[in-house]
Amino acid sequence: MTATARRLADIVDKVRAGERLTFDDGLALEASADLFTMGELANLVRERKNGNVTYYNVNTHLNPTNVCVYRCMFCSFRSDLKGPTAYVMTDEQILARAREATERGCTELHIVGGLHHQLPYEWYLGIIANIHREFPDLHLKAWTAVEWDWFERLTKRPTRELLAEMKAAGLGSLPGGGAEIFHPEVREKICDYKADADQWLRVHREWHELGGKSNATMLYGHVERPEHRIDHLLRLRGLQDETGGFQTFIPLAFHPENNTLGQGIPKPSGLTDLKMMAVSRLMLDNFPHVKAYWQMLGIKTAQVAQSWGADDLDGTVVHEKIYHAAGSDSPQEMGVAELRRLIEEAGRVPVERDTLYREVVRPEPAGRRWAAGRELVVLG
Ligand code: V47
Ligand code: SF4
Repeated sequence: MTATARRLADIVDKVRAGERLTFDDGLALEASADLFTMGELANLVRERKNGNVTYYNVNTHLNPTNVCVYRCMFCSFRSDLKGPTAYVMTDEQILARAREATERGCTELHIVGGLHHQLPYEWYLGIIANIHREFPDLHLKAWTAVEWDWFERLTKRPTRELLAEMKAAGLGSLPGGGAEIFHPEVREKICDYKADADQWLRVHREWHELGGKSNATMLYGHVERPEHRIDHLLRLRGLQDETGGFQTFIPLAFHPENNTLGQGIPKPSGLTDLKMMAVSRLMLDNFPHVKAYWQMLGIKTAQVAQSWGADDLDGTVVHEKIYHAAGSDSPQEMGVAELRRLIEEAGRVPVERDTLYREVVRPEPAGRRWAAGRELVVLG
């Protein structure tokens, strides 16, 4: 047995015994190419936590503006204030998008965007308040920790106060974006200036202390090294030990098109995608869920990822801009029937959830209700 295989055998014993993995265990997993063993282990943890269920939700995205003061090197979505593709949605357009979402049977609106040079915090607050007033049943998962940090810089008011204010206005939860890679060796290269690791974690801690739930992400497959990824996961695990407020972890594969970071960097391979899924599931032993975001991974890898630790495929998603700007060739939307079929084909039980992982029971699957007016399968 080689030293690497011996190391992996130790990890197998630890996971089977329910023991926590260390930083060095994480590095050993990263060094291994034994995808099958990693899958088997991650699947064991996945099934211990979530049985044979794979969750999905019926949701849509709203990106109210792409104008952004920052220039993250991986971002293909942002625009300069006066750039040719710059846009800011009007209140009417925003409400129309929320109305469309409810008519489609969505339970969640995922709202994130750029940090506009001229728009005040009140504009972002107004978006939440206006949508919530008109559509109180729609869960608003809005603004990444980077946006919250920006609101603090704009208003000179503490994030804790802003979070409470927006919660009172209708905010439901925080999405996991903006985390990228926490380690300063990488963060300083790819997204200097915006909220750093401590600020990102502080916003989530404060939100959890207010009783809220949130998600977390990691952007992999660019200039980071294995030790940066494991460091990232352990920082998240540490906060989760403190608060228990995270629901889902979403590993995000870097898409290299139309951004400066991507030059000369290939898209992560299928092997890397599955390995990141498994390593995340194994290191984040206190996260209830790991999501294979099909818009980013592609439908085929996301389907297989259900056996490498993932118990959630995200949603039906429509109007996604961030990944499509960066070269994703996934369709914009997947019908409920197709999503359920992909889950069942993998031998799992599809369960529709709301944002807080409560099972959604409908008189009939959501997709059938829409069938009167539109196609159920992938809309291009
Ligand atoms: O923070 C930006 C990433 C994130 C690229 O909470 C890129 O349920 C790859 O966080 N290639 C935003 N990734 C998306 C996000 C998310 C997605 C789905 C579900 C949830 C959730 C959150 O997208 C950014 C950044 O890390 N990103 N550009 C790119 N070129
Ligand atoms: Fe702005 Fe977000 Fe893009 Fe960074 S990732 S440039 S903060 S829109």
